[in-house]
Amino acid sequence: MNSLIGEKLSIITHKPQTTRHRILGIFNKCDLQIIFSDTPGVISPTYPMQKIMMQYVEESLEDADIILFITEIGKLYHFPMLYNIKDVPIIILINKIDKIQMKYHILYDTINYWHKLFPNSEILPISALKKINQDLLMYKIKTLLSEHPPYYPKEFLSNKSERFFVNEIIREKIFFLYKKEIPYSVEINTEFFKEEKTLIHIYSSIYVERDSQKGILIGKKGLTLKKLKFFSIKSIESFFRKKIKLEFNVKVCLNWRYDYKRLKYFGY
Ligand SMILES: Nc1nc2c(ncn2[C@@H]2O[C@H](COP(=O)(O)OP(=O)(O)OP(=O)(O)O)[C@@H](O)[C@H]2O)c(=O)[nH]1
Ligand SMILES: [Mg+2]
Repeated sequence: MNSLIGEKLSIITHKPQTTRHRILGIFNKCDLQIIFSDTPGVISPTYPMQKIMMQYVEESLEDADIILFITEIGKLYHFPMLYNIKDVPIIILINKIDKIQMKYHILYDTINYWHKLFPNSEILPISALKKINQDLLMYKIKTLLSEHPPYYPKEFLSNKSERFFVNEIIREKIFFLYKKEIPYSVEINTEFFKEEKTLIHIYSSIYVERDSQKGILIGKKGLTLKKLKFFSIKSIESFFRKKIKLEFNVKVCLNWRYDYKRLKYFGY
């Protein structure tokens, strides 16, 4: 979605289950508007936060005029969620083809595999990173969409707020800086966001699930938290194209991922 829209709306990390929400990315050009929904990756949910994440996937599937199912080269598995979809075109995108280095038989096997499962679907090898087949994909999407007045004003890029993007950027940096369960145990709530002429003042609370995680997050002499602040500021500044003043507050919110009331408070 980022690659198609040309803006970094969804955070990207090397770890799975990064995206937790349904994030709209709105593409506007002349008489064309395409609304992309980036969703969490599909899993079998085991606790409340994951259950809500999978509800976002279901809602997106219900709304969609086209489904772009993104898998990657060399990965072969079943995806039962798509078997029941009858009236919506599915395009199967085989991503990361920049990685194959001339081993074309892997691409051939991957295409064959998905073609057998979804004989009526278009299959398109792509690279989101190197933007391979991006124009072709946009063209295919355009031809599948029917005429309709725009759903959003032309200047809208997403349905999510400035505070949401701040939360997400901080979370992305946490995925890079911390190991094991920490990135999954963290939630951010930006309580204050005030834009002035040359500066944005931001105050964000970082929640962990247990007291012991608070120490890990802060690090010896507060060093890790300082790093987190440094990388977050850089990224938030480039997102808003403005100077940022950022303050953190680390708090404990016991087992928030398992608590529907807390999840609601955090915007799930
Ligand atoms: N080589 C290569 N890597 C890619 C490409 N597209 C994405 N990646 C990498 O794949 C990893 C996962 O990317 P994400 O955008 O977080 O993936 P996602 O499908 O949104 O995953 P979740 O949000 O965690 O469900 C990151 O390390 C990306 O840099 C690509 O076209 N080529
Ligand atoms: Mg994602």
